Amino acid sequence: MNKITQLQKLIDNAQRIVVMTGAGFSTASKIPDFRSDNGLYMDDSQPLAPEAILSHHFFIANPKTFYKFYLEKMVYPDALPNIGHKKLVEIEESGKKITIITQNIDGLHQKAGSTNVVELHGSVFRNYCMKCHKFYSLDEVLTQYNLIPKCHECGGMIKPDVVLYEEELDNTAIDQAIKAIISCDLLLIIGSSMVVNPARTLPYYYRGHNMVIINLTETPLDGLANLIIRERSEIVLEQIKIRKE
Ligand code: CNA
Repeated sequence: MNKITQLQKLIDNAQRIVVMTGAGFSTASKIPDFRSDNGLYMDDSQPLAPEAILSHHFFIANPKTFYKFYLEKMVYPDALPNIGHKKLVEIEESGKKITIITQNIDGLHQKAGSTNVVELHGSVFRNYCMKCHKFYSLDEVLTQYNLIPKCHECGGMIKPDVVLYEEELDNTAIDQAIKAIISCDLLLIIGSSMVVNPARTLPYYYRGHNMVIINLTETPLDGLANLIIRERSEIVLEQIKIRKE
């Protein structure tokens, strides 16, 4: 049986599906990932490594440089969901219980129409004042392009609601993710190098025998997987037929 047929059967037979997605899931939406050959980490034109700029202490010490890099390289307000995002919506609409646990901050799962999304690393679409906690949309932040975005109410600095290096993840998001993984019968890990903590540890909570990794390159979790498909996720998912329950 070929791998697509195996995946089709696993999806057909599953009732509770968890899909963990990473930056590779959105490359077909023209958002570069970090660790592919043309990913952000391979871009030597920047004097500082992305990990350094996207860290909490750098943000506090050099907000202007942070915002320039962040808005140029990490924020894609006009990106559109690709066929992979749409297929996950179809699964939800078919009546299966599906939880998406994403490391992505691009909001594309929600833009596509998925309703049960755990955003481990936050979202570029949410921003807040570090002083008075007033909420700001991405559009409001973009009106202060080339400036350090400041709160209109109290003058505090606005911070994107994304998890920077050195910051802890939201406990509620982690709890939701673990609960969903423990109780699912199919775990799909798609488009992630699975090297970032603590996301990379979450699949260890899975207790079943249907763990699938769809990723262009090897991951440290490949040894745990029951099926590995090393192809572009949007091309794989395009071939899957979703039947109404
Ligand atoms: P990563 O480390 O860049 O890994 C991406 C993986 O996807 C690589 O192993 C690639 O081989 C693989 N890949 C690329 N394109 C495809 C494709 N079409 N089909 C299948 N596999 C593909 O990214 P991770 O998500 O693992 O790392 C977590 C970081 C990346 C999080 O902190 C994110 O916030 C951050 N990030 C997010 C976005 C986004 O929101 N779209 C973009 C860039 C980085």
